[in-house]
Amino acid sequence: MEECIFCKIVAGEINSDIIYEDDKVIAFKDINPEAPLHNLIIPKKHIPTLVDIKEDDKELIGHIYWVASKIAKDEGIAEDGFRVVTNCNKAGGQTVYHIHYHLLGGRNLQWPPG
Ligand code: DGP
Repeated sequence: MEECIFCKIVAGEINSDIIYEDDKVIAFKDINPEAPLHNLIIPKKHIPTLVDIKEDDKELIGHIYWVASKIAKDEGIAEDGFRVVTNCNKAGGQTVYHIHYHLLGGRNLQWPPG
């Protein structure tokens, strides 16, 4: 966990462009944006991957989706549409092992993703 880059962002040890924060989660701009709006929403609690979510985390994960909805509305992309994505493990494209939710919008997104 000490080496977790997202835990360091939560702790304020690494700078990020924070767009939302409360006691449970933090959202910040992705360093390598794939869309005009590309934010990452993460729990402050270190959960490595989607398959590490425990029953006790269900409320926290629901809260993350509420935050995604709030950011989409605040950023003015809710009506046009957007996407929330979690990559899980190597074949799923996960590179940072602190669960995160990509919030992508501001352009027409392709389906299926690569
Ligand atoms: P994933 O491939 O799903 O694990 O996505 C990890 C994302 O994290 C990737 O889009 C780039 C982003 N990222 C990695 N390191 C940093 C960082 O230090 N700051 C910010 N803002 N984003 C980062």
